[in-house]
Amino acid sequence: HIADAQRTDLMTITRFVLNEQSKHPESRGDFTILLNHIVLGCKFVCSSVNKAGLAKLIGLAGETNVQGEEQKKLDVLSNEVFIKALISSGRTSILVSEEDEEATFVEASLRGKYCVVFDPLDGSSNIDCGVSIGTIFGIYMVKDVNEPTLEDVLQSGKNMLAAGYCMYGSSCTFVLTTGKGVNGFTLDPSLGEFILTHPDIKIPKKGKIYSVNEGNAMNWDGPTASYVERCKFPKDGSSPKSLRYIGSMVADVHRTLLYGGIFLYPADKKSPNGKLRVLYEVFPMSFLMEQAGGQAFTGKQRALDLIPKKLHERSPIFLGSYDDVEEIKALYAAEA
Ligand code: AHM
Ligand code: MG
Repeated sequence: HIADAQRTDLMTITRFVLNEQSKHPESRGDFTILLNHIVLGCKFVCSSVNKAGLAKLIGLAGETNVQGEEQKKLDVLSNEVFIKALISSGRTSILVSEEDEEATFVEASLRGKYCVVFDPLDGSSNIDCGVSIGTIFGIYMVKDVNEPTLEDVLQSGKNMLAAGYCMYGSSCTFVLTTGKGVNGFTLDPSLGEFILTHPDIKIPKKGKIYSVNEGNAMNWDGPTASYVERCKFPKDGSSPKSLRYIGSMVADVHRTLLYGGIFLYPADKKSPNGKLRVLYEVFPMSFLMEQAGGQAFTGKQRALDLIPKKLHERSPIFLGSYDDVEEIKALYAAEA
């Protein structure tokens, strides 16, 4: 029984990933080391987020304010922590962060075979009011460690080796896929370890929730507008869906993954490509959704088939339960 096992036979995220890797005899533990550095970054951000309300009083790092130093914004601080943790892992070549215009190329002596794309602290509008926010990441393999180029990160989402997010919510939850399903881990603050609490997550085939910023409705295109109308006034006699929208992608996607339903950030007249970024928002979440049995669609194609031309490119996104995404796909197909 999982609950008993959890209490005495702790499946930490490191143990879990080591188990997975041990099935590949050629594996030398590089991925585990990289992941440990990502996890370290998440623990740091979690602890900073938890202290954020007090930070004005005591300073974010406990004493920074006492030195009279300018207090760093949480998102800037998180970015620095991840960049440093990823470089010092010795396992990365290229880093792409939402916070940095340009990609970071790791110096030769510290270089490794992975590229990491990430949003260190997503959900910026929710930071100051203590609502759930998160970190999102995706991992690619570099083609030639001796010569990393931007091409290595401007790859189709299908080529991602692993992706995940960490949600800083009522508890700190780390959700990961390495292409063999989706697993969720919860931080036990007394141990400082992420423990497997949600093994093999599968999204319900159809859900009862839709999640979208309806304030943009006047600028939506036809298929999005009629889809949302159907959520409220179903044509097949089923009950209307509930609306839930936090405005933090990690929290909205996490709920969608566990409860089912659909999350959408569509195109609109003002933002023809939507808002969310392909590399470190759309791709990782789409990879997770597919691995959990759901779908991710851009309005034109399977999201993971996109090949971004620019680091911070955006795309509309519809993701969630298989049947719910099927419905929006049909509406776009009918229009085309
Ligand atoms: P951010 O990167 O500035 O934090 O913006 C991304 C966030 C997502 O977490 C969320 O899904 C979306 O923006 C919400 O946008 P909006 O406020 O337009 O509804
Ligand atoms: Mg973001």
